Amino acid sequence: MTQAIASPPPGVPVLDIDPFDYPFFDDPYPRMEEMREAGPVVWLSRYGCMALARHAEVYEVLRDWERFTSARGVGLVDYAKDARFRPKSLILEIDPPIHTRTRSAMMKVLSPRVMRQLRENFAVQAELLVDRLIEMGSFDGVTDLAEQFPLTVFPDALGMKREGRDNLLPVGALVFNSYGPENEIFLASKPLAEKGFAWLEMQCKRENLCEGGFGKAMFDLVDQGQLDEREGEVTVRAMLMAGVDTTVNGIGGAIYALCSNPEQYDLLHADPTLARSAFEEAVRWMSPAQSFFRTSAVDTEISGVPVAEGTKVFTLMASANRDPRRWDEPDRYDIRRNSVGHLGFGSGIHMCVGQNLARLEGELVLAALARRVRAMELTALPTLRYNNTLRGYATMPMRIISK
Ligand code: HEM
Ligand code: OVM
Repeated sequence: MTQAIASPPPGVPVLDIDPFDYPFFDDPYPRMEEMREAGPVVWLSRYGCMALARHAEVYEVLRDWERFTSARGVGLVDYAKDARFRPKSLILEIDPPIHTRTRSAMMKVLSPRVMRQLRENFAVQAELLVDRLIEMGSFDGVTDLAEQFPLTVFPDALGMKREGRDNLLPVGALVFNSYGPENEIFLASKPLAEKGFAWLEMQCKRENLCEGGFGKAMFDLVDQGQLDEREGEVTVRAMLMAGVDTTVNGIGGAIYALCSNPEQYDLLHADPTLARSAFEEAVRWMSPAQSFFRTSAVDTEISGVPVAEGTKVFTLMASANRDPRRWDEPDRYDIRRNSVGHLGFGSGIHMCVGQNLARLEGELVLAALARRVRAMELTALPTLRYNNTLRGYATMPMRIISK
């Protein structure tokens, strides 16, 4: 995976920051500010790529798939030059026209109508989870709460069998690590996911999916001639790879935000209908998916800076979501703020196809807590789960006080 490190165009601020090392992950916000303040476009000398940390430029690039392709990978590796880590995703790592076909099929299966059908059962499951948490009183906000909900309701809704679900998080962790460099964080996640990859591939076959789930629904579209058999399998795979770790970190991030901002929890407790906006604001504030890459398909420019064809462009959504040019008091978690326009689910043609499912899960967990729990607090410092793309916690000791 060696390739010549490209050189920066004249006049672009060159930074030595490594946005994939432990110190960065321990406290990314000062370094994100440094990148935003250095200029609209900066050059990361360690990786030979451009980086965008302001809202306006991240937004512009995410919305322009013709100049900034996803087909050469949404990680640091340029698929035009280097080997791919896994068979290419037919939705995430592809441009129109193929993208349009797989995307519209997935949109049908994850439509608002389907979300309304799931709502009742998800709400029951959220209540049952909160029953257990109230009984425990003290518990871990990640393993007992944030992981529990997505790891049961989501694979159930997809129609996946129970055995082997413990492979979902490690496989997701490896896939999201693979968009960064081959650092220690990536390498450490490899052995944990090795057997899970083959297992997950098997779970995407039509005969392993139960009737009535999202998985089978993708194959109904295959039967109608909208997708071929392989496209059916890889769209199911995409849901399983993209839909678990992200929502775990989203819910975990929301719990962390509410524990560390008790006045915001008081607002939510007083009015549980704020649950959906409390989750949305957590996606802005925490940005469970921190960043992706694009590759320039042509010689072009961003905010007056020339960008040569084949340049990797690092889009830091997490930094855009805290850009003071776009947000008042960006570092404040404020559940009453209008967070519309945040880039936590991306933007443009690749904007998260599972966003309404993620919102449904987040809303129902927070609403169930808000109705039954008077206060919640951390009882020890949480620890991070390091990942090259995802931000979230591994452990979060906490306690709740029920009514
Ligand atoms: C795309 C974030 C939940 C499936 C994306 C992208 C982001 C994102 C930022 C854009 C990637 C890009 O532009 O290159 C999140 C977050 C979630 C979440 C923060 C939870 C809080 C889900 C769920 C599913 C899912 C539940 C599956 C049911 C996908 C897929 C794509 C995607 C398949 C690729 C879409 C495309 O390329 O057109 N997600 N996601 N995500 N997400 Fe999500
Ligand atoms: C896919 C895929 C895998 C991981 C993430 C993702 C954020 C998509 O296989 O299409 O989107």
